[in-house]
Amino acid sequence: MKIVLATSNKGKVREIKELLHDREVFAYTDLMEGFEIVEDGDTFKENALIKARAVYRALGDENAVVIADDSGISVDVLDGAPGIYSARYAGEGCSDKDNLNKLTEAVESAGFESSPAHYTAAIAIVSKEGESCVHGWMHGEVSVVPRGENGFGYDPVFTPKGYTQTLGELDRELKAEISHRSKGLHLAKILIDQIKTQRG
Ligand code: ITT
Repeated sequence: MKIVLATSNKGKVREIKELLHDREVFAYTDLMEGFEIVEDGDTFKENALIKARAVYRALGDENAVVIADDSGISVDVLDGAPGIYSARYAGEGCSDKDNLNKLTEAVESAGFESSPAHYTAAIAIVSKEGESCVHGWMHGEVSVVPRGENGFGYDPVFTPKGYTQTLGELDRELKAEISHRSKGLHLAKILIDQIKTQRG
């Protein structure tokens, strides 16, 4: 069963392929020209479904099972920002580094050096059998001093609960065990297996 990832974020593609290593997984951009998808939903779930539907339709392969990940970080002292706007926090077309700098500046401007925070991942699955969406979360703390080069996005400033190192410093195997994405995909795998069983 062909699983297609509706994402053009290389960090997500790497992590999802590792987490689904026992399945046949393609990034949609390996199968067709990438295209812009307007993520105008109000929640992670809505945006994940928008991406998965758009790629399912564009592929035109009714046997494909399309998975999308909409994710982001929510920081308590910023009233949950950047949340669903995590990818474009510093503006359209900005880099991961620009976003990370904007986040640390915002936390400092609010008068803090760190804050409780959490990552959310909504994983949408679209196939001819229908649509569904599951979630995973990872709680921890953001600090204004980035540490480490591992992971992507906001990982150098995020320390998971129960650890002293940031995701930038921790091994990727560890992130794969505890991340929002891995928790969401764990649930998604159950749904994917149901589709497989249904198809016989
Ligand atoms: P696609 O829409 O093509 O999947 P995107 O990067 O635009 O790629 P999102 O809209 O879901 O994806 O935004 C997610 C952003 O949240 C991402 O760009 C990172 O800045 C951040 N993020 C999500 N998961 C993360 C993780 O595991 N580690 C670090 N940052 C993460």
